[in-house]
Amino acid sequence: MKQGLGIRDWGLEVRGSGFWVRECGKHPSHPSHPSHPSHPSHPRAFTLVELMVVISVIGILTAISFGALQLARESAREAATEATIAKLNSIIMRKYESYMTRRVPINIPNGATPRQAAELRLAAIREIMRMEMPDRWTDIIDPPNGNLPDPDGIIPISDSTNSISIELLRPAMSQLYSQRYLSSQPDSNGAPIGYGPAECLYLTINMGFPEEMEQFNQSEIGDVDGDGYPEFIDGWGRPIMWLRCAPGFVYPYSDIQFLDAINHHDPFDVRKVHSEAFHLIPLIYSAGADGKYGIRTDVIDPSTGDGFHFMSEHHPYNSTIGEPAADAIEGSDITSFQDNITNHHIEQR
Ligand SMILES: [Ca+2]
Ligand SMILES: [Ca+2]
Ligand SMILES: [Ca+2]
Repeated sequence: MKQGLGIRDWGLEVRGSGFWVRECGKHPSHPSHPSHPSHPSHPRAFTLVELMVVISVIGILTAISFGALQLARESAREAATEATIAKLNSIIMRKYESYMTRRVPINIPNGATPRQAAELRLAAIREIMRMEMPDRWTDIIDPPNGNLPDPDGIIPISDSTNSISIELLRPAMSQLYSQRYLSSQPDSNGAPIGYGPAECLYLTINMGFPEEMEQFNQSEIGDVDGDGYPEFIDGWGRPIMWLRCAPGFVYPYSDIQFLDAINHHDPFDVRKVHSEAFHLIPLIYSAGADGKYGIRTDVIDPSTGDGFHFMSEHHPYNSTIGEPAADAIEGSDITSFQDNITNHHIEQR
């Protein structure tokens, strides 16, 4: 159509009682749609203010949708992390609880009192758990007394007064872990220890529960430090860490672990021979959105200089062990664990 509605291009025709507008040169063959005569008008330009308003509105809408996109991405990462941790929790807790009825392969000497027998059994079950559910490489390569490699795989176990000492055979699974570790040592050549707890968690599930690996897809497994020892990874692509026991991570940090040996006594200590022992629940955790774990995993006992696994009588209770604290490597503050996603409060999130 030509631009403009010059009067010379258009004819006006009157038929009966209606008006029709027709273009010149065309016959009004089907004048069936009456219309009102239109008035010529000039196209109106946007004023500067209107333009500014439109630009602002577009800017706001863009910001809102970008923010919404970021939020959606973060919540998708959180959801993915929670789902992975829930699966890991289910496998680990089943394994953990199986020790309640686990046969302990030790021979209690004839002269032992019932209390000593209970102490030996408790010490043995804790050692078996440490070796079968390692959360650091030293759980695999070092025996409790620091004399490894132990060719015989004999682990000494004592009662609380060290008056009786017996031997515990190194579990077969621990020997398999050891072979895997020694075949190509992670973090060797003086490299800083990277993600040992995460790698031990992967090793424990991959070797101990190969049938459970099917429920994890490739996006949940990585090798962030590239040492050939994979880790389960969270929605941000960072290793999911764990502590078989984290006695410092109690209420209010945890919703399910309480520093209360009376009302929440260690279920493995059936005869209550260890009065301080409260119920410890494995801690599986992601660093969360800030990428900082903020939980100590390589704590040295300041009084002896020994590492976690060398604590007195190898029992897992010590007021400083596993305490949520500033992460020395990342230099983060004490709040950095607060956004972590863990199996200790996954239900409440
Ligand atoms: Ca590593
Ligand atoms: Ca690795
Ligand atoms: Ca964090």
